[in-house]
Amino acid sequence: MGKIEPTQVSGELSATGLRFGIVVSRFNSFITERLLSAALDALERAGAASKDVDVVRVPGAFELPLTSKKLAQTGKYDALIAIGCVIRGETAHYDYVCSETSRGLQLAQMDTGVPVIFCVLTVDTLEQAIDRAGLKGGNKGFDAGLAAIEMGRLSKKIGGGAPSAASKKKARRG
Ligand code: INI
Repeated sequence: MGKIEPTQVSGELSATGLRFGIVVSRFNSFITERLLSAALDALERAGAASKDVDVVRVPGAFELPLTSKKLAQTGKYDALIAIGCVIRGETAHYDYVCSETSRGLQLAQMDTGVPVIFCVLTVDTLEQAIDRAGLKGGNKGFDAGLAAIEMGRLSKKIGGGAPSAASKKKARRG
């Protein structure tokens, strides 16, 4: 019996010639700037050129989705990275910011067809955030940079473009 050998499709980790937009929240900038540095390091090491990377700053995580969607709609980028850090406080504010940010970023990529990498730390304490921004837990910004390269390449390879208005309407209706 023959053994099936499917065609394997994946995105190479080469950033040469790809264009990236990075949206960074200024809230908890002590953390988000470290995530940004690591994301830029990943892009640079994989061959991205300065002229192909734009960094856009927004006030807080809640503003990441709209700005990401607007950048995606320009058609200038192969992939976007949304960087934020939400730290739990004493009220339910954290839950609203986390859920709307993640939902909004998913909608931004689904509505536009441009990959939006979720690099938003959602943590209980500042220590947990620091661990993930260059200490014990590595740096999630670097991981996000790699994910952006892989998804940018993969999307180029698969094609498909942005979803049509009709399919978007249907998806929203469920
Ligand atoms: N924004 C963050 O990015 N992280 C937080 O921890 C945070 N907390 O805790 O409030 C936060 N709030 C601001 C929010 O993202 C908006 O910028 C603000 O509500 C204006 O829309």
